[in-house]
Amino acid sequence: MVVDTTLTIILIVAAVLVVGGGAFYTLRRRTQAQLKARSEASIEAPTARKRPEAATTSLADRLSKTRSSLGGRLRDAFGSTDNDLYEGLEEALIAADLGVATSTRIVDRVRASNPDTPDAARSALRNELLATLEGQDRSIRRINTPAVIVVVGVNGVGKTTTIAKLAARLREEGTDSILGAADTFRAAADTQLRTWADRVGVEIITAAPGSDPASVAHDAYHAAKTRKKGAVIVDTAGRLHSKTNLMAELTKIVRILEREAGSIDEVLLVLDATTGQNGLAQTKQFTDAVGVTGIVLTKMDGTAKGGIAIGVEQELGVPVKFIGVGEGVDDLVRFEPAAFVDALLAES
Ligand SMILES: Nc1nc2c(ncn2[C@@H]2O[C@H](COP(=O)(O)OP(=O)(O)OP(=O)(O)O)[C@@H](O)[C@H]2O)c(=O)[nH]1
Ligand SMILES: [Mg+2]
Repeated sequence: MVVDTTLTIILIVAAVLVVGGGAFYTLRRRTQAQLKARSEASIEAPTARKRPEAATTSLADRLSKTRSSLGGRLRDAFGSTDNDLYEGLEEALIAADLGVATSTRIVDRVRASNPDTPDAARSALRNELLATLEGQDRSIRRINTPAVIVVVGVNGVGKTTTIAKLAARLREEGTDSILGAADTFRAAADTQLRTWADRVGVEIITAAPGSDPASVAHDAYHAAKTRKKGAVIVDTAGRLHSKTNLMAELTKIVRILEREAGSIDEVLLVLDATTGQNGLAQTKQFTDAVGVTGIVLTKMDGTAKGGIAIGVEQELGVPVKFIGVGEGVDDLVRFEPAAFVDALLAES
């Protein structure tokens, strides 16, 4: 009898343990799942509010031409030994438009680190590319209110499109801007900028074709100041009757804005990445004439020579601040060395 009772108690306790344990396990799993979902949501939330641009996730996709071309060459190089490895690396970097001097210097440093495996060589290359891009201030300077941003570059490089993208980006960051259509030379330049301004939802100051571009810049600055906007972005001509005229015009725009605002926050030089090293020759005049403070490389989606971003910075000594990776208003990406280098090396 005593044995029976003890057995019954043991069985009941065992049953309670099994059922209770099961329930506890299920509950725990559910709670863990809920916690995980909650923590994922808290990680996701700010990202979801971010602009839907290529940003870091699909940067490698947008740079697919450079990525696959450079990646193929680098893979071949990493597969070879000693001198062939370094020759292959140098050729790969030069072909991607980093420029001869920069490519040679980077490869010399990789060689000096004496990597003993392809992985070590790859990682040394990554480090050297990053070191080359180190120490630049890539933020948009915004000392004045409104911040004064002038956009220059030869014709067709993507100035007007970049301005629209920049205005949209600033808007998302809470800064409303006014655009100044100071390209009064090319017919329909103001219409193009107006179309973008309407699309982005920002104001624009225009003037009759042929009127003084510096006075448009002046008016745009004062309109932005009076209306308490955070920035004024001035579009400029890419072509005039002559290069000398163009440089004189740009110098005047910059001078007037400096006089009115005290200083200019950014003179952004837009370069078409598809013109590669050849395009660089044209830029010297701009840097000499108007004191360029940052570079925007456009059409990076359309070139296998995206290494120009590194080459141009080395050559001109001016930081690349943005890259254009498409024709849409969201296709302007902040130039972040690590994301960029990783995107370039993604297939190596
Ligand atoms: N694929 C691609 N196309 C771009 C990019 N940026 C600009 N474009 C295209 O380049 C062309 C010229 O762009 P614009 O913005 O008109 O160039 P611009 O420098 O203002 O030209 P001008 O005013 O004539 O000097 C347009 O067809 C743009 O859509 C980019 O990042 N990627
Ligand atoms: Mg234009």
